[in-house]
This record gives sequence, C-alpha cells and structure tokens, in this order.
Amino acid sequence: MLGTSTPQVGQVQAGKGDGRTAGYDVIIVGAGFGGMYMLHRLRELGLSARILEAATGVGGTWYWNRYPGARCDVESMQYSFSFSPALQQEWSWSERFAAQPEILAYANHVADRFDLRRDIQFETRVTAAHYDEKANRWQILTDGGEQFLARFCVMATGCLSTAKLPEIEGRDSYKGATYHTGYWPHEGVDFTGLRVAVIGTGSSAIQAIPVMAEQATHLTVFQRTPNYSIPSRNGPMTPDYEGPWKSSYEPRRAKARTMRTGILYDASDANFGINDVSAMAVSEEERRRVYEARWETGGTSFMAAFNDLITNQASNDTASEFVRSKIREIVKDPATAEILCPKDYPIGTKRICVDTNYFETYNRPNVELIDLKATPIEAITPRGVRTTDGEREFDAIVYATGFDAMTGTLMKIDIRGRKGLALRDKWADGPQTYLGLMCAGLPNLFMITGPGSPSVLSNMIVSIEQHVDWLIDALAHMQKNGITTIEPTADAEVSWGHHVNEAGHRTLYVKAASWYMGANVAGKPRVFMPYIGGVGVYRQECDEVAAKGYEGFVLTSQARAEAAE
Ligand code: NA7
Repeated sequence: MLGTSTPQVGQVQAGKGDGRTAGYDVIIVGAGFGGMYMLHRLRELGLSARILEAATGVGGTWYWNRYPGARCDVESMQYSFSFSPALQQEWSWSERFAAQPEILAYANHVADRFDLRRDIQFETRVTAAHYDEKANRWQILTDGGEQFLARFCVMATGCLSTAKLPEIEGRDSYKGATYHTGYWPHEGVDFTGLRVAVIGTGSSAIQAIPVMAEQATHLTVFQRTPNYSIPSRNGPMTPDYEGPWKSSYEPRRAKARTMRTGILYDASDANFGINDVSAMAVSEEERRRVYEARWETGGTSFMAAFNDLITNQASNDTASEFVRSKIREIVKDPATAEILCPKDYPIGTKRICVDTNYFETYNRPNVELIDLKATPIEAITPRGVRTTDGEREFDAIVYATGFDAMTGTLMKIDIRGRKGLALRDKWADGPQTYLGLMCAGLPNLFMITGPGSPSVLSNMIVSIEQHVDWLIDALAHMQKNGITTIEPTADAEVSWGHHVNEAGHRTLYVKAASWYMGANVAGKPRVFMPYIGGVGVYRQECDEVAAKGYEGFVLTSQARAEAAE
C-alpha cells in the first residue's frame, strides 16, 4: 500500500501493492492510439504509468470495429503517428485508405516497437474513478475488483466507444443471430446463404453494406435517414504517392497540424486542397466543374471544395444537390434513388460518409431498401423485423446503429471529483470542459480528445498527439515547479463552453439531428459537443493558455494546499 503523505509528481513508484491495490503516478484508461501515445510520452518524464484496457488487445476503435469493409476515412499516410520519424519511415501502408485489419496491425506494431505492453493491463474495465481530496489521489476501480491509486488519471477512452443498440420493441425476442458493427466478432461472420437485415445507414453501414451484399443471399437495408456519401477512390498505395510523403513528412505533418481538420487534402497543391472561395462566388458551371473534380478525387476533401460549405446554407445547397444528382445517376431505380437522397439536413452536418460502391450496391438484385420514414419499424419479432407494412424474416440482423458518442463512455464510469461531484451530474445538461481537456471540480483528471476539443471533427491522430503533447508539457511544468494539482476554474470552463457553443452555432452543423449534437440518444442533451474552431486555431489557443502560465487553471503545490487546510 502507498504511504499517506502525498508525493510529488514523479515520486510514486509503480507499486507492487498488496495484489489488489497498486499505486502509480498516472493511470491511463484505454489502449487506443491516445492511451498508447500518452504512455510512451509519460515514460520520457520518468513517471510510472499503467494503462487499463477492457479489450484483450490494443487499438481502441480499431480493435472493436471489425465489421466487413471497415476502414478509415482519413488517408493512411496521414492517419498515423508523426511523433517518431523512424516509425513513419519504416511502416508501409498497402492502400490509400487502410482497412481495419491493417490499422490494427499498425497499432500492434506501435505497441511492440515502443515496448508498451509491459505497462498495459488488458481485460480490465474501469468502473469508477474517485478523487480523494485529502490525499490528492485518484482511486480507480475495475470490474475485477482491483483498486489503483494514482496522482493523475487520463481518460483515453475514445469518442465512439460505447456502441448503441436501438430501443426497438421486441429486440431481445429475435431468435436469429444479431451483431453490432461496433462489437464485431473477432472470427468474422460469413453471411453466405443468409437473409440479412441491416438497421442503420451511417458510416459503418455504408462501408459494410457493399461487402455484405456480395455474400448474403438477400440483404435488406432499413434506412431511417439517408446519408451523403462520397466515393473513396481507394486503391493500392503506389510508390509515386508514398514517396513524396515519406521524403517530406516533416513539413507536411507540420502543415497538417495548422489545418482546420488536421488533414492536407492535396499535399501537392499550394493550398493543400482547400479551395478558398465561396461556392456562391463562382458560376454554376464552375461549381459543377469543381464538384465533379472532387467527386473524382474522392474522400472527405469534397467538403473543402469551397470555403463556406459548412457556414452558408446557399453554398451548402449546391453541394447537397450535386451529391443528390450523383445518387440519381448511379441508382437505376428512381424510387430507390429518391429514398437514398438526403433532403432534410445540409451536407456535412452529419458526418460525411466515404464509400466504395455504396450507391451502386442498390442496383444488385439481392439488395432491398426499406424507407423507415414511410414504413417505420414497429417491432423486432422472433423471426425478423416488422414494419408498418408487414413482417420480414431474416437469418441475421446487423445493427449499424452507432454510438453514444463523445460522452457515453465517460458517463458509464462512475467519476467523482471534489466533494463527491459526479461527472454524470455535472454533465446532465451536456458536457462542460475547459479546452476539452479537463473539468472544474475534477483535479488531475485529463481527457484525450474530450468534448469541447476538435476531436471527431479532425484527424483523430493529429488531435491525439496535440492533446498528449500539451499534457506532457503541463506535467513537466508541474514536476519542475513542485506543483501537485491542476484544475480549471469554473469561470474558464464556462467561457470555453460559450466559445465552443458559439463556434458551433456559426455553422450549419446545429441544423442536423446528429450524434455530434447528442441527437441519436434518447434523452441526451442537444449540445454541439466538438469544438469546430479548427485544429490549428485550437492548438494556438491551448499553447497561449500554457504560455500565460496555464491561464484558466489553478495550479497548487502540496505545501500551499496543506497550509490552506
Ligand atoms: P451513425 O453514424 O450514428 O449511424 C447510425 C445509423 O443507425 C443511422 O443511420 C441512424 O439513423 C440509424 N439508427 C439508429 N437508431 C435507429 C433505429 N432505432 N431505427 C433505425 N435506424 C436507426 O453510426 P456509425 O457507426 O455508422 O458511424 C459512427 C461514426 O464512426 C462515423 O461517423 C465515423 O466517424 C466513424 P438516424 O440517422 O439516427 O436516423
């Protein structure tokens, strides 16, 4: 057991404990990219740290989301760590957009290369984290009954890590096989010869449907809201593409860190793929030409076709209509095409999807689309799905129904700060954070890419590196100055919340019932959760806070805390 006096940063040794209790400087929750990089950097500071991870392996989102067709919608050359020049030179991606198995292999490579596994405890789900004010320590409890004590707790729990099943009557009565895309069986699923239902048409479904349609005898897609999707134009990585990246990684990564999304859409272009002109400032002919070119290039750079697609409704309308025109061109049956055309929200305000042959799949004879707006689901039955126009039988149901995004995983853990303040209560009306990094009342508890930071609106790995680097600098500052506690002020948290909210409301994002807004979870407050100021701007804001002596934070040394008692 640890002693009772509160050690300073760097003084707690990885305790052998009594078998059930162990002490560390830092406990990290989650062994995805965020948790792994945090562990790596903490070692440089000489701090003892341990990752607690529910899964049997590293990789976070890429460990769980093994559904057919799962791949990243950020190009592989950019969806990868930049902190190690050697790592980025030695690793080779096989495709422009890597598939899940390759990204998971990369995560495993990182874990091995940096010898991270010895400080990761797998199959350990954190159930509670309680702050002991007197000892200035976090007590972290696990589902296995273990207790960890740590000066700092880092929640690297991911933004899309709590899969959500739909609340449909009779769901548990179904007798066939059921799957959720976010918890896919490791051994894979063979749908050959089966009648399969897919419920949901978000990014996961849009990737999975074309692959599943090739296996299943019959695939029925239950769509509540259609999505805008852009072809990925994925293909094998070529030396011509990889070479310039590898030879100029440093300046490219540096530039990407200043971009709104943390992505260079076209590294060979002077403006990195951002067309800095309003869609309304050019002729209809020119607009069409630009959209056609982006459609041909593929991927999310479509949203950078003009500079006001997420802020100007008229501009957005032109992009939305362009994609609808493409859907009508691709899908042969006009009635099906119309059902697939999103019409009641602006393009990009729900996460834009990136696909391979998604709309084309509806031309297959074995694929059927059910419009739940016209014929809603009444119930899941023991044999299948019953909508208002009747029951359909299936051998398997795939729920591609998304996640309790950004806050779900944190709210599942019983997190309590000063005076027993419960995060669940604090966030009852929506998440409140300072910089998406910390919360008032929860000292020494950090979030990697928490709500209120760019997170899901960005290349996650760029944002993860920025958060971890900032935190490591803050911890080094504390170490150097004998500071034992860092905590945002309530005022700083409130004004950051206003800033995040104002930034969101300057865009069209708030017009869509999206998971960014918490709209996919019944009873969840409708708040635009990520910070849309942009990765580059946000980085500057965080750096300024640090340069001003951690403005908005209260830094306390142990001596001062004891004197105040
Ligand atoms: P999403 O994008 O949240 O998509 C979930 C889909 O499931 C969406 O089409 C929902 O329709 C649908 N859904 C949810 N509940 C129901 C019920 N009850 N009935 C019918 N349809 C339902 O999750 P994904 O996993 O696809 O993607 C999440 C992110 O992962 C993605 O944005 C990328 O960042 C990676 P709705 O739109 O709510 O009407």
